[in-house]
Amino acid sequence: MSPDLTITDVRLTPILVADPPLLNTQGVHQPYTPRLIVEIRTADGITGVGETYGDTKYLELARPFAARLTGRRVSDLNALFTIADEVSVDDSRTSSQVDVGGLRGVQTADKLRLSVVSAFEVACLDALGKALGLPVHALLGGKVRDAVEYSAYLFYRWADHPEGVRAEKDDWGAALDPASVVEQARRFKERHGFTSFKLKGGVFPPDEEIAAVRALAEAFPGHPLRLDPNGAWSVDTSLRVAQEIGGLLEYLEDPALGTPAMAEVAARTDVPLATNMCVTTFAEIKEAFARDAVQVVLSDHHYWGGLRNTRELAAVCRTFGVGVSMHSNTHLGISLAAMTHVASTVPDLHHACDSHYPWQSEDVLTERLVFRDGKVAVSDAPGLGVELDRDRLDFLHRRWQDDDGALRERDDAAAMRVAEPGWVTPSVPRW
Ligand code: GKR
Ligand code: MG
Repeated sequence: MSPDLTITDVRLTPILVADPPLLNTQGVHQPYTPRLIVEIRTADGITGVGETYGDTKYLELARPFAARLTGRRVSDLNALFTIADEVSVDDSRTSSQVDVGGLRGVQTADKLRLSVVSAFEVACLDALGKALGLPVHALLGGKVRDAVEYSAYLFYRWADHPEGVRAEKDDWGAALDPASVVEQARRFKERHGFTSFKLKGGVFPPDEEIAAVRALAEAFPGHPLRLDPNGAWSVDTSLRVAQEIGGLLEYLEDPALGTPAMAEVAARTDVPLATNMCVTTFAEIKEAFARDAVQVVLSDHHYWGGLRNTRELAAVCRTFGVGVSMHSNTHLGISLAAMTHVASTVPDLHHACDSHYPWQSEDVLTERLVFRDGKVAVSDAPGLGVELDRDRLDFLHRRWQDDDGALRERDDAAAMRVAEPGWVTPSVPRW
């Protein structure tokens, strides 16, 4: 008998997960970050899970979205985009301008909607895979590799969140200069076997970050290195950095903000440029590719609208001879599993993907995903191959319920103001 794929129940659980004091150009991560966990149940009692950003603006869209799902089938994946169009969006919450408050490029209503779609799409694929006895990668056409490589995501950071701030502790220690960045990289390598390293920049004046990259290159000869200041530099600064350390870099990620500035940089250097900030929607591709502004697009299945859209993006990139890899923001194991499934199906994946996962001490899964030799093995179990730990989910949800609202929106500048009361998100270019 064929399975009944009808969706009978959808559950949304906003949570707060511990996050270390990682520094970026806007400020510092808050001690807890909001995520949203989506669960879908079919008439046969099969469940599927998805994960996405959990700030209120996502929740406000996810609720009416969930209400429209019941009665549809988990295989109706294209319908998710129709539902997204139906869900009313208060555009005043978003900006069509470059949002310097965001590290993921322009924030539009469309992008918010797609970030919500992605969690439902992943949950549907998980349930569909379980119903059919197939892994998610098989539903995407099948894996072309058995393991997906990730890079160590190095951050300047404090040892602890500011005194008096409720937070979970970790044992990583501070990293505020080249020697401690190298030490952090060593631990990433020891713990997870990573062989490629990305440093989040835009935190210190460029010369200090240049020194950190040089120290990494000396400590790990031959290992691919990247530096990502999130658009904090002017075109001239970007070109100076490219000239000084370009030879050590696999690529420079978003040195300058926006396609015109990236195009100017790209025109005057041979160092490949990657982005998760100026190409974040299909609409942004034409200008960026026509101007040869980027050589690698870092997809994020959340804001690109899911795993199937990620494959479509990869196909467009392949058509234009542009590389593709993956961006990451603070995320848990459901997202890592989804990233791994889709990445396993993309033919021309020549760069290790990014993942924040090693920084997350908490998860909602019964078993954490593991990096071996810097890679995550592609699961062949039905669906995503992960299992929700309901007690952990409840615990993290209670933390969200108990919060007075201050942590329900990710705000790196607000977190920085706790340590530096006068802090405002620097205008870009900062240097
Ligand atoms: O987690 O601080 C961070 C990152 O800066 C993140 O917000 C970015 O979206 O990792 C991202 C990037 O590659 O730009
Ligand atoms: Mg980036």
